[in-house]
Amino acid sequence: MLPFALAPDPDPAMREAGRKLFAGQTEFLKGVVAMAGLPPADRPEICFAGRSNVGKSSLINALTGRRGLARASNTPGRTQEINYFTTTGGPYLVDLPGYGYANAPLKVVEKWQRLLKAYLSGRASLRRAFVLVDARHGTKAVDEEIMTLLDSAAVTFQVVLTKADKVKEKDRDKVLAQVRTTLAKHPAAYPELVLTSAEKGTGIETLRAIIAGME
Ligand SMILES: Nc1nc2c(ncn2[C@@H]2O[C@H](COP(=O)(O)OP(=O)(O)OP(=O)(O)O)[C@@H](O)[C@H]2O)c(=O)[nH]1
Ligand SMILES: [Mg+2]
Repeated sequence: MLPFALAPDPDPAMREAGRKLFAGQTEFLKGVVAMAGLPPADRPEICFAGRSNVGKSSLINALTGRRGLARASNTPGRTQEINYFTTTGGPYLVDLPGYGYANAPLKVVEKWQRLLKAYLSGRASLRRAFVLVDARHGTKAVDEEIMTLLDSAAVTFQVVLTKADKVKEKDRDKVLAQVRTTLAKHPAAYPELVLTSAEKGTGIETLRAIIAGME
């Protein structure tokens, strides 16, 4: 199989497991601004990382089927805290502030980035980081920086391409090739990609099944 192939459609049992997990109650737990504020690491968690505006909050809303659960907006830098969401019987879902956003006061940006890096490299219960990449743009230098950090911390990360509805098929294939070339350099990269659209629902069932299937 091609390395970093697109995740196959889940089989019916896994699809059902994913549906069930996300049909359960999901709630906002808390917003965290310092490592000391993290909830007890009493269950596994997965996080959504990526450049500012890539669609992290929108993806959480699509997964949970709750439009306003994570605050999404067209203004980059919308998510400024580490936001924790609970699932019923499943992992915490963690919405992270975006990186690579230069348009906020420097001091503020530095504070988020420090927290983000501390979180990504120091959270023992973090099972997998989903690194979101815009399907129109592919990976950028800031993504590679985060991927290198995840390599060092031995945190498995899986790339999720976002906004698939905005890209033409031939452009998409070019981006996929570029992303695969980047991932080949990162030992912590999970060998499978997921193509999603929070807008159209593409890949959402697949991602639900992947999350439900993780231990
Ligand atoms: N067309 C399309 N637009 C999307 C999709 N996902 C997100 N968007 C839009 O992209 C913008 C940013 O989405 P957010 O979910 O707020 O992005 P974010 O990564 O959480 O951004 P920060 O919190 O600022 O880092 C919003 O205007 C969304 O409506 C998608 O799948 N398709
Ligand atoms: Mg956000």
